[in-house]
Amino acid sequence: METYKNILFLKEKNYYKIEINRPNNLNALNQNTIEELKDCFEFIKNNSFNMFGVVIMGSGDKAFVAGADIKEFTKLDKKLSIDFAKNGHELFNNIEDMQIPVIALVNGYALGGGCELSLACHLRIATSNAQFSQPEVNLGLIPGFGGTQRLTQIIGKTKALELMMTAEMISSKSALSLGLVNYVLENKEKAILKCEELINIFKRKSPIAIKNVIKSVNSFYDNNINGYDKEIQLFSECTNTNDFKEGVQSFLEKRCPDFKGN
Ligand code: CO8
Repeated sequence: METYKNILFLKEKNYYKIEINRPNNLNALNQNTIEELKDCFEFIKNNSFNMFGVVIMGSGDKAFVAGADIKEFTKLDKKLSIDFAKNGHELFNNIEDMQIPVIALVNGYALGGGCELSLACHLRIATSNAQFSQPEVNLGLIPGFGGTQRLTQIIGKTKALELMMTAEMISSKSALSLGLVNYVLENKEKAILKCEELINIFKRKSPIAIKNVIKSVNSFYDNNINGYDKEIQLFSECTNTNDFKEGVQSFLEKRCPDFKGN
């Protein structure tokens, strides 16, 4: 496994842990960090056997990610901003399309591109000090890493528009009530335990079925795909696996299934 300058990448017993490690900049995403994250997720994509999830977090307690690195914005122009935004989109689309669940552990600020990073993950576990905002309008910008789309998908147009137009910072409690996060835990240690609890649940399920749930749900948001047709296709693919045979057999034999992911 690679070592990186801006992220700590660890292989835990049955999951990968990624920690964005730029605490002096509140873990802001500069171009280099985005490249490293792309590389990291590419590695995970090719090495996911017997790994049941990815947890991504920010180092320290103050920030998950305080946004794209504003210090790099001085060089942004119309052309470069398209390259920057496309690069971010590529990373976030890759995360959303990962075949094993990706959990954002949001500890502290999740602002702008940081909030957008969490939105690209499949689940969000927040600590009680987490704060979410899309503050781009304060900079004369709009969200550029998929936020206008994913925030709207996740919490609905009414509140998404309000948050993006006011740049309001909301607490983890409000985020929970909006359905923006799955759980709020007291602190980072407890949030990690919650992530591990979820990963242990995934470990007992069919990896193929989990992968196909992700694919099928994502197809709901893909204008080029009919999600209902995709569901039928993926459902039928599941029946062609040993995991399906094992799942049904174990039910009939009144025992726990032993899925092999094939
Ligand atoms: N980028 C770069 N540096 C940052 C960022 C950031 N997003 N956020 C914080 N920092 C730095 C500060 O500059 C400071 O560094 P230094 O010590 O060198 O001055 C250090 O982190 C600590 O920050 P503060 O001193 O400001 O800490 P405070 O506790 O006083 O304030 C805040 C914390 C409220 C989080 C404050 O830092 C803040 O408002 N940060 C900016 C948040 C923001 O606006 N984020 C959105 C950025 S725009 C974006 O993400 C768009 C994504 C799409 C881009 C598409 C590309 C084309």
